[in-house]
Amino acid sequence: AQQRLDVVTIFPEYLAPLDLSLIGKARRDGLLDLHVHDLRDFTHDRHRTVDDSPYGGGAGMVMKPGPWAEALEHVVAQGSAGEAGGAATTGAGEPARVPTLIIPGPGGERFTQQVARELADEPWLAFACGRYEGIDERVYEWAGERMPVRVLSLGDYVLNGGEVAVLAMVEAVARLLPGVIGNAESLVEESHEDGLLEYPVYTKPAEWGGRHVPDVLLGGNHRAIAEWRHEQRVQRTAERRPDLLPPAAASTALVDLEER
Ligand code: 6GU
Repeated sequence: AQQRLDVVTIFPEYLAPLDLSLIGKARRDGLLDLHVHDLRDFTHDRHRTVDDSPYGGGAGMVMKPGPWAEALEHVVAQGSAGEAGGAATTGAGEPARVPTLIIPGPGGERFTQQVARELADEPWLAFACGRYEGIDERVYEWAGERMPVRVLSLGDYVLNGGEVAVLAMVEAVARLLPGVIGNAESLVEESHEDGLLEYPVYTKPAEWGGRHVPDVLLGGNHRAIAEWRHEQRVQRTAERRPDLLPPAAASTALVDLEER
C-alpha cells in the first residue's frame, strides 16, 4: 500500500534530501508518493506575500491564513482526485478523502517512535511548514474542522522552521513502511522500539589500537551473547536515558555498574 505525503513550505528546495538514499529509493519503487508545494504559489499579490506583522504587537512576523487555506484546499483536491495510481487509499482500498495534517512546531506534542508508528499506518499525511513566529491561529481551527490535525515537536529546542523537522519525521515514518527497509529484522532490535537503547556493536579487527572486542562476542555462545547484550542495553539506558526506565530499574542498573 503506497503512502501519500504532501509538504507545503516556502522553501521547497529544503526538501531536496528526500530524493536521496532510502527515501529516494522508496519513492522510485512506488512505495512513497511525495508532493512538495510552494506556499507562495497560493498568493495573489505581486510580492507573493505569505507573512505580516502580529496583531497586538511583538517581535517578528506571522504567516497569513489565506495562502495556507488555499494551499491545503489544493492538496486535498489533488490528493483525493484519484489520478491513476496516485491516490492515497485507506486500508479498504477506497481513496482517503483528507490527509492527516501534521504541523511541526516547538509547541507541539512530542514526536516519538510511537507517533512515527501511528503515522506509518496512515494512507495520507500532509505537512505544513511554518516559518517566522508561526502561523495565524485560525489556520489550526480551519484545518481542524476539515481534517485530523496534529501539532508535533521533535524536542525541547527551537528550529527556524518546520522543514528540518519534516525531514526527520518523514524519514522516521517512511522507514517503517513495508518494503522500505530490506531487512525488516533490523527494525525490531532498535533503540526506542522496546524502550531500551541499543547494545554496543563491534567489527573486525578483534584488536584495534590496543582495544579489544569483548571476549563473549568472539565465542559462539549465543545465549551468553544475548544476555550480555541485554545487560549492556539496560546499563546504557540507565546511564544515558534513565527517564526511559522505571525508577527502581534505573537505580538497580547503576548500582550493578558501580559494583563491576
Ligand atoms: Cl517540529 N519545529 C520547529 N520550528 N522547532 C522545533 C521543532 C519543530 N521541534 C523542535 N524544535
